[in-house]
Amino acid sequence: MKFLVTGFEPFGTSTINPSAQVVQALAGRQFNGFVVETAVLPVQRHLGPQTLLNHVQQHQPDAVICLGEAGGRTAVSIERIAVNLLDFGIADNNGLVVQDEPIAPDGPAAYFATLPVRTLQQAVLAAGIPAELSLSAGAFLCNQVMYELLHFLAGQQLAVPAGFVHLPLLPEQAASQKPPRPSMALEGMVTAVTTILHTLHHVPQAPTLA
Ligand code: PCA
Repeated sequence: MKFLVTGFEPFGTSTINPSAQVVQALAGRQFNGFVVETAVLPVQRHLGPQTLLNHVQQHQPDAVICLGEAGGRTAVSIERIAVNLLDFGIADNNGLVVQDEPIAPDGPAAYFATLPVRTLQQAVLAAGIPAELSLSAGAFLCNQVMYELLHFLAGQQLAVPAGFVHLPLLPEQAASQKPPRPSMALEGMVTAVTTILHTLHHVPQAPTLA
């Protein structure tokens, strides 16, 4: 089994992004029974999703997990839904601000993650790491790559489980903010993502919603 795991480069005023650090930590590791391809995506409206889809086409993974930073979150957040909306609160790394535009003008309003999100949350909790299910990945690049990934896989009729996981800030990012925001150590995030991969290796498909 082959996974593709992606993170994002730093954006906004930050010089680090926990998702890139998790991806770097996974990149050097050997796993029993599966391989992990990794990539760090640009925080740019066009280049971000394009880079992700290039990696999907190049590696042809059996499942895709995209990671990103979500300042203020208190737990590893497994996203349930990507919405067809671009509404940037800050500029992307190319200086672009997009408001009230669809990602795909002819696409559906939203996609559900095709991961067994509840099973993954429970597995991360059982590993001793705070984890939650989230109903919104926002309307910036993280939501956009999740939407474009699910839109691409649906269009190609590829039954490749895919979704998005938001990570809290690292302690060194949170400590410099006033007031300090919630954070999680890198080791905990790596444990969470590794647990997600091991769980998906055994239970890759999302249950059908009733
Ligand atoms: N977080 C941003 C974009 C890149 C990242 O790591 C987001 O939540 O959209």
